[in-house]
Amino acid sequence: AAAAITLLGTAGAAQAAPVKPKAVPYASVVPAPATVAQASSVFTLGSGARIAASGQAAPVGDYLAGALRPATGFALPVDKAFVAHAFDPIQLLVAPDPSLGDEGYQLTVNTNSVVLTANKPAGLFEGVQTLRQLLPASIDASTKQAGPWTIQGGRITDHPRFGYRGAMLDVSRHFFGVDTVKSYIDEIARYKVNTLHLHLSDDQGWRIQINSWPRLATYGGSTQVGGGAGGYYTQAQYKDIVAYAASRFITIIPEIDMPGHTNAALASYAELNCNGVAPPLYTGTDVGFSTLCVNKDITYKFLDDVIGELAAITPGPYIHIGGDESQSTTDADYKAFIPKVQAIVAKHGKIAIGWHDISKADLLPSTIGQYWDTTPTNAAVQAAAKKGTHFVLSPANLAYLDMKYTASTPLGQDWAGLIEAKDAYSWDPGKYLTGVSAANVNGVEGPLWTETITKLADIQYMAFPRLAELAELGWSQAATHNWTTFKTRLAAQGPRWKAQGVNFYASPQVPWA
Ligand code: TNX
Repeated sequence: AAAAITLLGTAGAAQAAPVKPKAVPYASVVPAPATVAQASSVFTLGSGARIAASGQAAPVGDYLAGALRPATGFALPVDKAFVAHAFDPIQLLVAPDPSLGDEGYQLTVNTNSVVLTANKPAGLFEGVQTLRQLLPASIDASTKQAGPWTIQGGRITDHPRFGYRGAMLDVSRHFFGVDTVKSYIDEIARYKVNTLHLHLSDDQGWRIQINSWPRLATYGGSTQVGGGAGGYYTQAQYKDIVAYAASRFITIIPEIDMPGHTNAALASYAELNCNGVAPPLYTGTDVGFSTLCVNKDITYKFLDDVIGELAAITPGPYIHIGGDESQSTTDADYKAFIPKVQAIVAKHGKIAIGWHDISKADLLPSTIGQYWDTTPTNAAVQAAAKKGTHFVLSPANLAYLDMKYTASTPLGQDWAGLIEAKDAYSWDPGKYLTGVSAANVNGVEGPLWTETITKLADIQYMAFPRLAELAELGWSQAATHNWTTFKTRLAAQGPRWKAQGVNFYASPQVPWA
């Protein structure tokens, strides 16, 4: 009863104040929710507030409390007992509601309560991201701020347009440690991104420990673009990343690129080369010069071992097999190779994803293509889609996070063009590919290749705002698509990134708040 009185007292005090505190409008949330009804009431989070989150909701309750404690300085205890805490002003509930799907949620804010319901815990997590954005931007600071911690009253009912909303980080061209990857996970989770694809191998470095082929990591991972020290994840570190991502409802997709982009592996084991000679390690930025030896049996023993070990530490359903830019593999070899690799992935209980180049080979019905080209028309992709193949869209001239924003962007590349803030938003994933229906599109992914990227601040600068824009294309219903309203919502993210210490590109196209 004491708790209830404290709470009502706090909320009541805010309500009785002559001027209502200004609260963040619902129209500031990125990605735009499906349905929004804003009311005139305002909730104020008081210092004695508690969060009710029992059963499946409990971990999300802990996550929410952890997100709100630093800036508020409040204790925010989480009540996990299976009882109705009518006096807890914030309530998280998992309750069967198929209309909300796997990731949808409903958020109802009244003067005295914030109630978040979802069909699944993932939906609660996505709803929590919305809730965080409805608090003042200073909620994202890591130290205690003044408040008041207002939330505009009303109701949001939300669910995603596409099930796959991804980011990719190339940890091969430059290696990034576990803490950097975790920071990126936290930042992408805010925009309801649910997949992180790790590009774990390329010509310049092999980044995952494989016990049966140890030199892949110890030698193949020993350098990077520019000749720096490189590095690799032990399997324990990889599992730690996977678990951290899972706690943010993000699935890790590990990629071993093949048959091209394999110099680091070929340098580590001479027997993988057709001529039996290991090439030197490579620290430049050319592509298309390496290939696995498609006609050697040991190649498939190697892939079975690597994919087997990776599958065993990857709870998610996918293994990415690369397949891009295999310019040193003959067409016939390529078409023979891809089906063999798909069979190995399937043998280890996983679904293969590959860059869309794999469309020219015979694909298993479950295999997914990732489209990276810069034109929407591709005959092999259309033919694969007609046979049922699904695609994730990452058109390089729209979704590549390593493309420069303008000619003067200090980082990145421009082979696919410049991608300013407006460009990143100005397309419809459901209608992009010629001759491929929206039903064959699983979603979108923003790849960040790292030839020119060496630290977290660089990752952030290239990713934001564009990844938040891509996340909106993946989550928000097509009917909400409107650059004029979107750029104002995007602008509201600026103070949040500042509070989070996230480096971002302050595009002149956006009216930053
Ligand atoms: C192309 S497009 C690549 C990568 C490079 C990137 C640089 C594709 C699937 N592969 O190997 O890092 O361009 O933008």
